[in-house]
Amino acid sequence: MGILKDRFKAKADTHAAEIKELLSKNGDKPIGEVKLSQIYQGMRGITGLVSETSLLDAQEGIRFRGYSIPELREKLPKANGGTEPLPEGLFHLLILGELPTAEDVNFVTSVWQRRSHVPNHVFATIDALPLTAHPMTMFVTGVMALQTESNFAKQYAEGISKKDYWSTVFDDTMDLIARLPRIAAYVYRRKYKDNKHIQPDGLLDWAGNLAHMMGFEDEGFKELMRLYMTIHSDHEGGNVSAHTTHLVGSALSDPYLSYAAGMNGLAGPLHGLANQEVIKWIFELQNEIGTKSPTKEQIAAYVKKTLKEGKVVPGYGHAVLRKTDPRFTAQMEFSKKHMPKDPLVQTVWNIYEVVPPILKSLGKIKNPWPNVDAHSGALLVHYGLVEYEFYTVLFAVSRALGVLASLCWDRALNLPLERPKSVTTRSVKLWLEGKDEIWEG
Ligand code: NMX
Ligand code: MLT
Repeated sequence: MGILKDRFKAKADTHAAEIKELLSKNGDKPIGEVKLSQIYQGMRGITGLVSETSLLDAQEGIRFRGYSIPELREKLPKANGGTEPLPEGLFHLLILGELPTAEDVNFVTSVWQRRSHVPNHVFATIDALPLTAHPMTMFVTGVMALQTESNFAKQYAEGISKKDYWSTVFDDTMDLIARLPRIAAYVYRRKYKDNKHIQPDGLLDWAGNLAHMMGFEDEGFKELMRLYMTIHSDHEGGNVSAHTTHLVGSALSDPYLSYAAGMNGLAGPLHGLANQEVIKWIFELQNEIGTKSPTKEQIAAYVKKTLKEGKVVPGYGHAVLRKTDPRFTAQMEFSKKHMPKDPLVQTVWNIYEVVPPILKSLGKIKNPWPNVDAHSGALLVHYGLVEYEFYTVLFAVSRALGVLASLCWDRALNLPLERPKSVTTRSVKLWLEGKDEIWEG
């Protein structure tokens, strides 16, 4: 692992010096103003975080270290015979800020293969949960059980210098990412496949091995997993899972604790759970209308019914994006190439035509366009992964790449404890009456 770790350290040292210089010259410059309404509205639009790995543009979508998804689908190394990027390459890009060579990617694959052992107590802990537990509950429980292996927690307990934190956080990051496919596959096989497990294949890449351990040998599904793990990995720092991981990590909770906390946020229906909600919603629509291929008129009526019942249309809208999510588009391209005649996929495309004008007509929704979750389920169902409650676990495995690469940067840059100021409405009223100074933190 030395090569990647040494390169990371060298990059981080240079970057830390640049930030020091930048702040010494510009630290007092205001970067915006905050309106009272924003603190009641989920801090929307307030810039308050640094996350080096990716940046989201409202119109264009995500760029990972400056590269768009179409650029990365072209430029990142592929598996032998494959056409989709290997997520190992994306991780290399996120952590170092440099596009990898095929050799760099092989190196990451081999490190993750070597470090993928999961101790038995993790499986025993998952087994202690009832089979009715949600897969995300089982997955996060497994990650929490794995926390016994944290190098950072051990070294912190023994006493280490602040300047060395980054090193064991980096080690934990590589260990944890390497082990996640095993935990995810274990949850899947325990819950849905009679507890019959499949051993890892030491020759496969990270995403290919996840597919294999889940029991999917179709090369198309492996390619889908490579694309899926690449595009779900990171979405700048303010989304719930990334922000939570960063926040909890800022208390020097180790990477296992921080990542588990972030994934509890991903398990919410307005965030990562939306992928299961989308397919559940489409299945309910099909059942209610009694056809696998509802017409656009039938879809429109069902969308209006959903809205009338006071529910959201899952997979549509976004806190930052104001156009179709390029992650949706990448999945649409994948399906056009591999399964253009699949009726469920065609329904997803029809929904894409029907929903935005209806949402726009309501006048209050800032973004009527689809997000990443609107498409992913239909692709998974195509290959036989029909157990939709499992979908958020796949999102979580992918999200590890981004949030843990960011956590390495947090510790390498020695970012402090995150602790914004909060106020009460009573104190706001006093401030409005000129009786108090609430903004002094
Ligand atoms: N269906 C119905 N209503 C919606 C939708 C939607 N898809 N999106 C937003 N709204 C409503 C929203 O609930 C709010 O209503 P109210 O004023 O009555 O409280 C109003 O429109 C304004 O919301 P916005 O400012 O447009 O959106 P916000 O930034 O608050 O929320 C989401 C963003 C993503 C939470 C929201 O669009 C949503 O609930 N979408 C459906 C769930 C979803 O797909 N989540 C996945 C996001 C991506 N991910 O993977 O994390
Ligand atoms: C994400 O991938 O994290 C979601 O699109 C949510 C977000 O960016 O807020």
